[in-house]
Amino acid sequence: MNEIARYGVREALSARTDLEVKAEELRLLGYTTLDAGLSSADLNALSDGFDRGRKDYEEIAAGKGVNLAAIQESDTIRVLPMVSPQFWAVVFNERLHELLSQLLGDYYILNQVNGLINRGNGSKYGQSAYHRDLPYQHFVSSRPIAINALFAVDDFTIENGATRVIPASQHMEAFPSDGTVKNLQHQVAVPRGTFIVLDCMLYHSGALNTTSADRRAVNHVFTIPMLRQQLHLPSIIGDKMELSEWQKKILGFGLDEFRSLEDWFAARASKN
Ligand SMILES: O=C(O)CCC(=O)C(=O)O
Repeated sequence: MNEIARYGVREALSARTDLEVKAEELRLLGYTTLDAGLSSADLNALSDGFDRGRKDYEEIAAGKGVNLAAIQESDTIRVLPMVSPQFWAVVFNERLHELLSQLLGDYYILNQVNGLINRGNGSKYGQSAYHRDLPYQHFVSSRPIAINALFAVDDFTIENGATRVIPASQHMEAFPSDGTVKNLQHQVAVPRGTFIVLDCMLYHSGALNTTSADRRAVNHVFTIPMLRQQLHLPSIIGDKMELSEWQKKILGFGLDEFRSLEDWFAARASKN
């Protein structure tokens, strides 16, 4: 039974569960939020792990003679779980994957998982300009092909630069005019431990952090398997981790292009 009064409606959607409602919200507005269901102790451990991972990552980069600031990479910890393994549990969060499979179907892969640091005191932040996570793309698709699950390590507030979105902008090819952006833009304030789940074609950005503390987050971009990963995760992970078949599929194992006709024919033959 529908409870919401309506008239002249012959076709209507129905969502039975909270997650189905969230999926519907995302398809319409381009974003929703999802509590990862973690305890305060879990979140404190992730917070400490983030800082340790950041320090290790900076040391690894320095050891390779890389100046992260000089290459505009000091806001980002690429493949954060490699230096802070407890973040793998966030990558494979069960509730998140229930939502992702409603949005992307039963085969999608992790394109990138990066720690993000929006520094305090009004510092410059690499994600502070509006963008799509599939940059330079201006097509519109009838359903999401890529989703960013942005995990809040700290509370996201208006003051510390909570993510800004232009609702429903994934449905329009061009970037909206300034007046429209000013009228529609909305900052998504959430408590730590929440995923802000975005259609990657939604225009969004970080915002100015005017507090004195860094605002930390982890982005997780999941895409249909046709899209290339930012870093080839199977090469980076190698055989260093024990993974289930499902986890390997999400991380993009077994997806490399065929290198010869012989390999293609052998793969086809193995399906019969
Ligand atoms: O840090 C934020 O609030 C936004 C992050 C972002 O734009 C991204 O992950 O693409």
